[in-house]
Amino acid sequence: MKTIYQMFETTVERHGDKALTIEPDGRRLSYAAVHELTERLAGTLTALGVEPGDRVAAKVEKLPEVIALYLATLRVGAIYLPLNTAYTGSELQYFIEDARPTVFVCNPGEEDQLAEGSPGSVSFVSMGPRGTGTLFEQGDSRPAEPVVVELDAPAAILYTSGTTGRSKGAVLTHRNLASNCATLTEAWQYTHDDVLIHALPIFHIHGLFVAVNMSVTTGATMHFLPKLDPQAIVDLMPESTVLMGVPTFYTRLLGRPGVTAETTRNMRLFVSGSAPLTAETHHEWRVRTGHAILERYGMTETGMMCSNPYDGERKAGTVGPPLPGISIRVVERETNTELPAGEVGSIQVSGPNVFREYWNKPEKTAEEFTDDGYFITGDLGVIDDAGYLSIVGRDKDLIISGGFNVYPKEIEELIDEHPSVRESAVVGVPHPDLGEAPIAVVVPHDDASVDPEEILGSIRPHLARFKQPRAVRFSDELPRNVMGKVQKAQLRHEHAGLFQQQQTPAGPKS
Ligand code: MLC
Ligand code: AMP
Repeated sequence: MKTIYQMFETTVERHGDKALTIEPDGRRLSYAAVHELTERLAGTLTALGVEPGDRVAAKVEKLPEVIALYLATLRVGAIYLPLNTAYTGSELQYFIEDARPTVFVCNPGEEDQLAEGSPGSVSFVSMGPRGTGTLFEQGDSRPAEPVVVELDAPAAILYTSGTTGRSKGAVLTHRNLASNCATLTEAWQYTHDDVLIHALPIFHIHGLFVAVNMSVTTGATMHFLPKLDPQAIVDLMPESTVLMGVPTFYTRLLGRPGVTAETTRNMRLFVSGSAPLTAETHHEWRVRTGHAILERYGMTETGMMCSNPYDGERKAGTVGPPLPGISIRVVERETNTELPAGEVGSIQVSGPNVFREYWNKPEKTAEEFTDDGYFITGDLGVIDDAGYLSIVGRDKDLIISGGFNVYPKEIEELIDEHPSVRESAVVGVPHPDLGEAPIAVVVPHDDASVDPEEILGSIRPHLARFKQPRAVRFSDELPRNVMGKVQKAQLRHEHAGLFQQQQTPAGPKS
């Protein structure tokens, strides 16, 4: 098995002149140009002291050059650590402390602020559009030969929050990335003839390890959009073949009259994942365009696990059977016994796609695996007679807002710090645009009067925007069961209609 980097080099030999990325202003970067930049950046990283196994963190805007930074990191045998651009100072300091990157690449102008309070061992450099930023000013550094890595060596760390405590860094190996990429490429018949509309962020596995890896290893071309822009997608569809998105992409696109059978005629595949796609959206899309959206199921720790078939029936409301080489089972949580088709239980997975460990957290790693080596996803599902999996809920206290994960605990802890708050519970309620959105139910101290805006204002500086509750509701107490555990299902039910009156399927800015 070849690594992603080795596959990229083969692609460059075959398709050097082809465009890897095309930006909205028409700028094209060929495979050869991205390879040359990758070599250069590999030299720069080495000059900055990066050795095999070191971490290279990136919290940068979405630019094609970031693909070269990712590939350069793999080339020198280091570990790529992408970070959500929405993270705030205190969130970032935690990742820096935990992962101890040798190099941290940020947006131009952010270096000094980030360096403040960070360990002196970290070099902060920046990357901006069109070759700007201090990363490109590091002098003339010659690229060394690509480092030969073990397939089971770490290639990337992606932070994912936990139900307790702080975020954990999921360590993904070269084998994880390469095997999942090869499996998906075959399953979705992805080739160098494909033109992908890439509008996802590239700091998560969906935009990076599904979309970018599949493209750089096959020779496909990507229309590289800085963010979701529904009209730009509509305009690009006649010259593209594939779109990968979270469900919000499809609900917003359905708000565009330009989405028709005619405009999608050249498209051969629409993929959705990262959050549940409703059967209604699946149906509406089919009626409007004639295409059945292919829904798949994945997770940072596991890459893609299940996919509806490329050829064959794509069943709305299901995520399809396990991908080849991947074993999925549904078990009864307490006894860990496998359940027959039709029964709901806890989803577990094993295969070459499953991550190696949580960074520096052996006890957390051990907790998430069964004795026979299956990873416990924390999702609840049921397998039908044809072997298709449906995700029916979550065994973990997680909210998925527009495809981003929000862990209530982190928000509750911050709200509870407010002097007028006795306790709080954060739950996800249905949201027409984001699928689910966090809201906070707050119990004030007996004599306290609090304003929702005051509570939101107090947490704002410490939390990425997407984690901030979209509404605050007050209550005299939180519903609890006999064990004293807060009944979040009841709160979700009570507030389920909060956003349902809002008409936002076309999205706030589309
Ligand atoms: C942006 N905002 C969000 C948000 N994204 N709030 C909640 N949830 C989100 N997902 C904030 C913005 O900061 C802004 O704040 C306001 O909401 C409106 O912004 P917007 O213009 O509507 O946001 P937009 O840029 O259009 O982004 C929405 C989105 C985006 C859904 C297109 O979040 C997105 O691309 N999501 C994809 C995430 C993803 O790739 N997930 C994969 C994870 S991997 P303000 O202050 O202006 O109001 C994974 C495994 C797997 O899960 O299986 O794939
Ligand atoms: P993350 O931790 O960001 O990788 O998010 C992974 C989680 O997203 C999974 O554990 C699921 O809960 C959810 N998820 C991913 N794909 C789907 C899908 N197609 N349907 C429902 N949930 C999904």
